[in-house]
Amino acid sequence: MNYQEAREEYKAIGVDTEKAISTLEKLPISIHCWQADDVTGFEKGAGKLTGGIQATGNYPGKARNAEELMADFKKACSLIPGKKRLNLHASYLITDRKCDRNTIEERDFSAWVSFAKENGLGLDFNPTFFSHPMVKDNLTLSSPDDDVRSFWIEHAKACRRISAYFAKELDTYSVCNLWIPDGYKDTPADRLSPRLRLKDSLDKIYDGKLNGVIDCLESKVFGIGLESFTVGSSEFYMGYAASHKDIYLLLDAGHYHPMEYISDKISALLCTFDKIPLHVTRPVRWDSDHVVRLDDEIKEIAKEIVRNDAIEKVLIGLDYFDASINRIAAWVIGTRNMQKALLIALLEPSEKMRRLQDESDFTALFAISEGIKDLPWQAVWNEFLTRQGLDAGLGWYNEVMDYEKNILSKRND
Ligand code: RNT
Ligand code: ZN
Repeated sequence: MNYQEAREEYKAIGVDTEKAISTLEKLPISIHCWQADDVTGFEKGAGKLTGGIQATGNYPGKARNAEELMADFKKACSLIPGKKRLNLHASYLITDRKCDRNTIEERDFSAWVSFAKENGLGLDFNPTFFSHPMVKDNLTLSSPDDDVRSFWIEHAKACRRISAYFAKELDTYSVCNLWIPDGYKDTPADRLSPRLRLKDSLDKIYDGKLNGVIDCLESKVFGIGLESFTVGSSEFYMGYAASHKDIYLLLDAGHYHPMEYISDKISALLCTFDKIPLHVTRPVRWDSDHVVRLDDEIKEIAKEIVRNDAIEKVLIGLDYFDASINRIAAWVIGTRNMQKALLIALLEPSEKMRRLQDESDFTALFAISEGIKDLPWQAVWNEFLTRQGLDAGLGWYNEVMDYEKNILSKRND
C-alpha cells in the first residue's frame, strides 16, 4: 500500500498521518553511548564491568577509543531517522589530564560538546558509580566508610556541573541521571542505615538547582551478586524525588519484578511529576539489557506517552548493551523500534477511545483497539523514512555490513 492510500484509511478513523509524522520528526530519543563498547569507557585501565551489570557476548569490532565510538555513532545516526540526543557516562571522558572520578571537570568533556555541536545533538549525562576501585564491597553513596562516600559525593557533584555545562553550551536541557549499584548479596542485618546514608549523600549532592540540568534518580530491584537487597529501591527514590523539588525518578524498564511493567507507572507518576525520564530496555528473565524489540511493552510505553499528552514530559533514553551482535545494528534496530512504537501510538484515535471508555462502551473500544492493528502503519513509517532521506526495507543493514567489512573488522583488540 502506498502512503496516500494509507493516509485515506487513517483519515476515515479520524487520524491525521501528517500530524503524526511531524510529531515524530521532532521527538528526541537519547541514544546511549555505551552500546558501542559494552560499557567499557575511556579511562586508563578500563576493563572489567562491575556493579551488578553485565554485557555478554564478544562480537568483534567494538569501539576502542573516542574516535572510533564517535565514528560508529555517526554511522548509526545516519541510519536512524528523526531527532537524536546522545547520552554519555562519566567514564567516557576525553582528556590527557590525570584525574579521577572525583576530580573530573567540564574541560574533560569539551570534545563531546564539539561533537554534539557538529552533529546537532543535545547531551545527557550519567555519573559512573561502577567499574572503579572506590566501589568498596559493592557500595558507593551508602557505604559506611566516610572516605568512600565523600569520594562518590564529589563525583556526583562534578557530574552535575558537567551536565550544566552541556546544557549551557548546547542550549538544551541535560538529563543528569544517578544510578548506584549499592546492595548486598545476602539478607542484610540492617536495611535502614545504608538507606539513611544514601539519603544523606543525596542531600549533599543536590545542594541547589543548576540551570538546564534535569536531575534524576534511577532505582533498581537487584543486581548480579547483589540479589538480596538494593539500597536505591523504587520506593526509596520515589519518596526522595517526591519530597524534593526538581528531582525526578527515572524508570528503567528492566529494573522491576518480571511481571511489573513501567508502562503502567508513567500515568501514575504524571499525577505528581512534570517530567519522567526513561531508560528503555528489554529485560529477558532479568535486567539483561537486550536490544529493544517492537514488542507489546514498548508499544504500551509509547501509547502511554502519546495518549497522555506527555511527549514533552517523558524524556526517552535508551539503555541496552548487547555484545553478541553488531553494535551499530543494535543501535539502529533498537532506536527505530522505539520510534516505530511511537508512530503506532500517534496513529491511534486516542480522543475517541478515551470517550468510549468514559461512556463505558467497552465493546466499541475493544473493536477499535484491535481493529487499528490492521491499519497500514508501515506505509506511514516508510513515508517518514523517505522524508528523512532513508530507504525503506533492509538497505540500512547492508550499509552496516559494509561498515563492518571496511572498518569494524580491522579493529583487533
Ligand atoms: C544499570 C542501570 C544503568 C546502566 C547504565 C550503563 O542497571 O540500568 O542505567 O545500565 O548507566
Ligand atoms: Zn538504566
